[in-house]
Amino acid sequence: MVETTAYKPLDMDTLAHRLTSVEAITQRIGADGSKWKVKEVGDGNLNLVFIVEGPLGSVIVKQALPYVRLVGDSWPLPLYRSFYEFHALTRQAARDPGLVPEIYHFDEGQALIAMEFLSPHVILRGKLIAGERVDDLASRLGRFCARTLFRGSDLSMKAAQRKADAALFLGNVEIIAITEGLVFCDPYFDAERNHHTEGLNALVGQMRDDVALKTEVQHLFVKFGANAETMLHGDLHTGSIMCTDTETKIIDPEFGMYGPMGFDVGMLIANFLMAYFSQPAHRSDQDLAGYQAWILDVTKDIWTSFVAEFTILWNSERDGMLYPKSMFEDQGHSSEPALQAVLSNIWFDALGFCGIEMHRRTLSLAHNADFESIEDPATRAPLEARNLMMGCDLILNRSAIGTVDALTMLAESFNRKAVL
Ligand code: SR1
Ligand code: MG
Repeated sequence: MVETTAYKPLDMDTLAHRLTSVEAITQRIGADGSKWKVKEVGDGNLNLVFIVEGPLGSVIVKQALPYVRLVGDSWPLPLYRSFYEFHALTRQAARDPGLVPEIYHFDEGQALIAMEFLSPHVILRGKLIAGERVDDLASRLGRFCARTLFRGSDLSMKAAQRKADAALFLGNVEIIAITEGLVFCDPYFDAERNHHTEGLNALVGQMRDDVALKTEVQHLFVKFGANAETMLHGDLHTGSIMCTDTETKIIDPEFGMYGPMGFDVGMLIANFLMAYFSQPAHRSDQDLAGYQAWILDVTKDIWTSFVAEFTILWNSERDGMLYPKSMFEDQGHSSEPALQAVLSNIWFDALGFCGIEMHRRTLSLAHNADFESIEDPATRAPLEARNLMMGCDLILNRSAIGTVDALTMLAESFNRKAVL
């Protein structure tokens, strides 16, 4: 029987008592709650996450808190985000089977999802800081983006179904407001929740006085808000990816929403570029060049794999209302130029969103461990400065960066720059 009482956060002492009635859990880990071992492992910004281990196996129990965990109860946040996470996971599982954790149980009232325990997977960001490689990482990520973005759009879905889905996800208001504020606005003025490394003041001041930069960021914000093109993951950074040395899984789509295809791709690439720029603080001289080259190869291959898979889907599953075969192939006309134009739009949008993500993880509220784990500000500041400057270049000059090779060459040139 599913618990129907009012919402109450779980804790390690009460979890077993409260969840032994959930058959979807007991059949996987065993019915005797007194034998369960419970560990709270949430290290993200928002939720409680428990590993529950029983005699038969383990599950993850993720529960939303009614506030932003990172900040505390001064920043209330609706519990309904777990409803959107549940729906986003369900859709992603159908669109790219095997890439997201399996859901065992969803309790909307308790804002709780019980799901597959991924083991021995760890968060990718930690692996990148530790200098570890993952086989097939880029191809899995590129394919995941292509499959979820294509199959969630009017290129593939029936129009009525896609509209109903877009309407459903429109309700994820307060969660998307986090992105709207922290990503698209706060980095570009002296917002209350901002912080940045001492030593960056002059550069940050220049950025905040750059009206052309701020205007371009707002143009991209318009696209983010107005172009409900497909269902996005919405928070696709290296902390939302779990890997072994050979397997990749995507987690945490609670920021799921309908938006432009370039957003997920851009966020993802930004997080690899930030891993790249932070490496001088994490690697020995001997390992640095080789590992940085591997990160840039992954970045390139993400885009190449995305394009390859998107092209396959374009040719085999283009059954939605956009660019219909009835107007192209059925008339004896190739749709290849249209495909290239669509890919080109995604690319240039992605570069802009990438630049903004590079800024917000350095200047706004939620920084990333790639830079944040560098203890010495004097070491951290110049690496963050390269990252900030490349972000500006991407936002302002992205139309000149026509290929992924040009992007990685640009990263290499910023990585060589003597800054500060
Ligand atoms: C207040 S939440 C801050 C960040 O954490 C999430 O993972 C998202 O990236 C969000 O922007
Ligand atoms: Mg998250």
